[in-house]
Formats: sequence, C-alpha cells, structure tokens
Amino acid sequence: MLDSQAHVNNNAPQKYYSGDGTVFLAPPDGTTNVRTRHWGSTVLDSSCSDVPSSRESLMIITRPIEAIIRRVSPPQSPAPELTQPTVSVIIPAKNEARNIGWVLERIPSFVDEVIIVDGLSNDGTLEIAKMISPDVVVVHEMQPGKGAAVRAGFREARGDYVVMLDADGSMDPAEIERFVARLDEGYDLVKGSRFIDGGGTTDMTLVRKIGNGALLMLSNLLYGGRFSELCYGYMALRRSAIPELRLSAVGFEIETQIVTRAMRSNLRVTEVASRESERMHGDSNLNAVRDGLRILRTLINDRVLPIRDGEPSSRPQVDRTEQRREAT
Ligand SMILES: Nc1nc2c(ncn2[C@@H]2O[C@H](COP(=O)(O)OP(=O)(O)OP(=O)(O)O)[C@@H](O)[C@H]2O)c(=O)[nH]1
Ligand SMILES: [Mg+2]
Repeated sequence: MLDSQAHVNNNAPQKYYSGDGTVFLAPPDGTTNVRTRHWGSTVLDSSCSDVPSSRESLMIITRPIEAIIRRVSPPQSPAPELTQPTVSVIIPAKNEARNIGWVLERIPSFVDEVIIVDGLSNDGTLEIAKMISPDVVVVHEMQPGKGAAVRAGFREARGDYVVMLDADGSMDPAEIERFVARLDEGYDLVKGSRFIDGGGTTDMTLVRKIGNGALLMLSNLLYGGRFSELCYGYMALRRSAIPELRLSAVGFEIETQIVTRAMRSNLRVTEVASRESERMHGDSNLNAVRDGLRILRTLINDRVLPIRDGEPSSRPQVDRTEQRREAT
C-alpha cells in the first residue's frame, strides 16, 4: 500500500506517500502509522520541518495573496479539519467463521475501531474474530436481518466516519481508503459501485443483475439520482449524518434505505468503484425474490410516506475492549 518513503529525520515523524497522494505519518518510535491527507495540493502537515527552502520562499510570497482570495470567494468545500477524522468499520456477520479472519486481517491500520455485529452465529465466528483482532468491538444483535445489524453497529460506532462492509470475503477492506478519501472531500455518503470504471463483480447471477438494474432505474426515477448502483453493502458515511437518515430497515433493504433517505435529506452523495468477489465460503442469506420485493417496497414507501423514526431493533449486548489504535 505504501509505495515510497521520503524525508527521514530522527526527531520528526517520518512521512510516507501512498499511490493516491495520501500522506502517512509514522512517529519516531515507529509504533503506529498516523495518517494525514492531502487537501487539494496542500499537505497539512505542520509538524514536518523538512520542506525545501525554495518552496518556503515561494509560500511567503503566495500566502498573503491566497488569504485575500479566500476572504473574497465563497467556500467551495469544507474547511480542512485540524484533527484527523477517526474511522469506524462495521461488519455485520452471521455464521462467517470461515471468512471473518480474511476480512479482519486486511483492515487497514489507520482504522480506529472495528465493530462486528453478530447475528447469533453458532459456528465460532466471534471466537475466530477475537483471536485475530482481540480489540474488536462485538455487538450481539438478537433481531435477525442485516438491516437490524447495521443499525445496531451505527448506534455503537464512535468514529467520525463509519464504513460498512460484509464479513463474507466478497469485499476487499483495502478499498476502505478510497471511501474515506471521498468523505474527506466533503461527501456525507460514499456508495461503492460495481458498475463504474474500476468496479466489477463476479458474484451476481443474471436474475440478480436484471433485478438490480430495474430497481436502480426506478430509484433514479423516483429520487432524481444518476447512480450506477443500488443494492451494494460497501458504503461509508459521516457519522454526524446518520441520525438524519432515521433508518428503520431490518433486512437487505438497508442499503436502499440509506440511499433513499440520503436523497430525501439532500445529503452529498457520491460513488466509488468497488470490486465484489463471490463469498469465500458458506451460503448466502439473501433471497432474490423476497429481498427484491422488500427493496421495491422501500423505494416506493420512502417516496410517498412520511418518514418515521426507526426504533432500536433490540437492546444489543456490547463487548468493547480497548480502541484499536491504542492496542497497536
Ligand atoms: N448480524 C447479522 N448479519 C447478517 C444477517 N444476514 C446477513 N448478514 C451479514 O450481512 C452480510 C451480507 O450477507 P450475504 O449473505 O453475504 O448477502 P449477499 O452478499 O447479498 O449474498 P451473497 O452475494 O450470496 O453473498 C454478510 O456479512 C452476512 O454475514 C443477520 O441476520 N444478522
Ligand atoms: Mg455476500
């Protein structure tokens, strides 16, 4: 992931540049990677004192001019945040013992919190998860359904950003970085898409493709979006935007409801390319007809009915140990 290293200085943090322009900071003791990001072409990294002097001279001249321009022009994008937004990852899991290890091992090191929302698994999913990531937060959700699990995870998440992905090994956790990068740009909701350049899927039958396409067309028609994807569970949101969505979905219609409610609330929504593989092991929990109908009902209801607050599905038990970053 890190493709080059620059500016080694014993007293200052070490900077690493990733392929997408992200800057990583490693403290001098080398304990962990603390990520900073590029804001446009400016690197917000005041702690590093190794900027070339010719650049410094140029900045002395251009800074006052930039300040004047900033004062007279309206803000184009949110002001850069001074502290690094924290990232929570939510993973709904029901009997994913043979897949969860693969997922957890690939969670990027900049993620602050990983929450597994367990749906009464009886195959050792949690034991394996704890063995691989002892600091994982476990939410025990009694109510069946992916939607109930995702909502329980949202309630428990503490990060500024919340990313959701599946536990079956069909979504690559390395992609989290590109979702987070779009939230950094100011978007409230970032949807993974298998149908834009760079995306793809090997996990969709013809029936599912037709159903997904039809539901997508209806969704764009009803909500005025121009999206390429509807029923895909790799997404990232600003946590501050979640209460506005007033989510109530219980099953696989949760992803659709996140989109319909975001559109109704005029949130800033975008898509990023994502590649979906087949689930690694085990059986799907999705039933194309039953869940397709639930998605259709959600699309129509959310357009015509007033939105009511979603009730917490149950009172899930939560096992929380130390934060991920502290434990590394
Ligand atoms: N906690 C919880 N998680 C669930 C439940 N149903 C599904 N999940 C999880 O939600 C994610 C998506 O479910 P899948 O069965 O993979 O559904 P899908 O991806 O549409 O179907 P496939 O493409 O066949 O894998 C997986 O991580 C499941 O373990 C549930 O009732 N409770
Ligand atoms: Mg799956």
